[in-house]
Amino acid sequence: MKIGVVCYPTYGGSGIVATELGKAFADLGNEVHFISYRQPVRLDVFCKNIFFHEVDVSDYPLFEHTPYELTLTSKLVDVAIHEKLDFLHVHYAIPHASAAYSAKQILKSKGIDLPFITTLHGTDITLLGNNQSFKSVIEFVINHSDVVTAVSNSLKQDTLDNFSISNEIKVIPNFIDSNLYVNKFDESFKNYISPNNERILIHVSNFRKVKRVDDVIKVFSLVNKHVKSNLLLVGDGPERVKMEALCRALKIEDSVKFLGKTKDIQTLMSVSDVFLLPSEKESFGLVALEAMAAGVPVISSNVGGLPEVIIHSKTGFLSKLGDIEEMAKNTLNILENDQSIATFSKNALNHSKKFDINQILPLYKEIYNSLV
Ligand code: GMT
Repeated sequence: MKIGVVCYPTYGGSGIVATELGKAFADLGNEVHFISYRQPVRLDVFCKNIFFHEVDVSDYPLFEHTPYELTLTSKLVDVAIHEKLDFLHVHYAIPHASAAYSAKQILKSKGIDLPFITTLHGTDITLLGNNQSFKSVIEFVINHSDVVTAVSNSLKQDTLDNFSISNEIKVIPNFIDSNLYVNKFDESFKNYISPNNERILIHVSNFRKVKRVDDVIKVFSLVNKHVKSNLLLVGDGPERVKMEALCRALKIEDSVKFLGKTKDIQTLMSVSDVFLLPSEKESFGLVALEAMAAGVPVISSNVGGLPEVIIHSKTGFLSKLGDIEEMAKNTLNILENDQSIATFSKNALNHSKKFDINQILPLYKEIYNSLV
C-alpha cells in the first residue's frame, strides 16, 4: 500500500500516534509518506519505506497569516499524483480533514480517486468543535470522510453530542509499543534525581491550561508534606512561567525539576513512582498509557476517555476534576509502602498490554485494506 499520513509535527499525542502508526505500517513493507509543515518529532529513524514531504509555510506580504490549509491541499494533490498514493490518513480534523476533502475534489477532476480516513483526537472536537468559527467545517468533513475513527468511546460520544453526524464513527484506542519500555531503568539517573531515595512523581504535557499543571504542583505540594518526594515536569508550553512562580510561592522549587521537551520519556518514566494527570479534558490520555507501560500508576481526573484507560483503585485512581485533596490522598495511598507501589506498578504494566500496538494494528489494517 502507498499511504499518505497528515499530522501535526509537534510534541503532542495526535502526532505521536500518527508517526508510530505510520512507522509500523512502513515496517510491514508499505510505503508511507508523511506530509506536514515540519518533520514530526518521532520521525527520527531511517527506514527505506518512509518519506517526508514538507508543506510550504513561507510568508507572502499580502497575507497576514499564511493559508496553511491551501498549501497543504496543494501538497496533498502533488504527492498523491506523483507518489501514486492509495489513500490518506489524516490525524486531527482541522485543517487536515478539510484539506484532504479539497484535495480529493481536485483529484476527482483529474480522474483520480483518493479516499481519506480522518482520526479524531480530542481537542479538534472538545475545544475547536465548540467554537462556532470551525463548527460547520468540522461537521462537514466528518460526514464526508471515507472512514472516521475516534480514539475513545468518550470522544465518539462527544462528537455525536456536538455535531449532527450521519457518518459511522469507529472507535480505535491509542496504543504503545510495549517493547520500548523494557529494561529502561537507569539507576544512576534515579540517584541523580532522588539522591536521598525520595519518591518521584512525574507529569508530561504541553503545559496548556487544559492540562491543569497548577493542580499537579498543588497535589505534589500536599504529598511532599507527608512523603519526601521530587516532581519531574516534562514538556513546555504557555503555562510554564506561571508554574515556576507557583512552585516558588509554595516553597517547593528545590523539589521540582522542569525538564523541558525531552524525547526520552521511557527513561524518565522508568524511575518514577506515580504519574499525575489532572486534566480538564483528555479524550484518551496517551501519556497515561505511556506511564502505565513503564509500570507507573496514574492519578488523574475522571474526565473524557481516562476511565477507558485507567482502572480505578487498580492501575491508579480517578478523582473529580480539581479535587486536589483526594488526588493527594490517593497518591499517598500508592506511596504508602514498597509493596503497594509494586502492586500498582504491576497492575499498570499488565493493563497497558491491552493497548499494545500488536493488538491495535489489526484494527487499522482492516480499515486500510477496505480502502485499497
Ligand atoms: O493533549 C493535547 O493537548 C494534545 C492533543 C493532540 O492532538 O495531540 O492530544 C489529544 O490527542 C491525544 C492522542 O489521541 C490524546 O491522547 C489526548 O488525550 C488528546 N488531548 C485532549 O483531549 C486534551
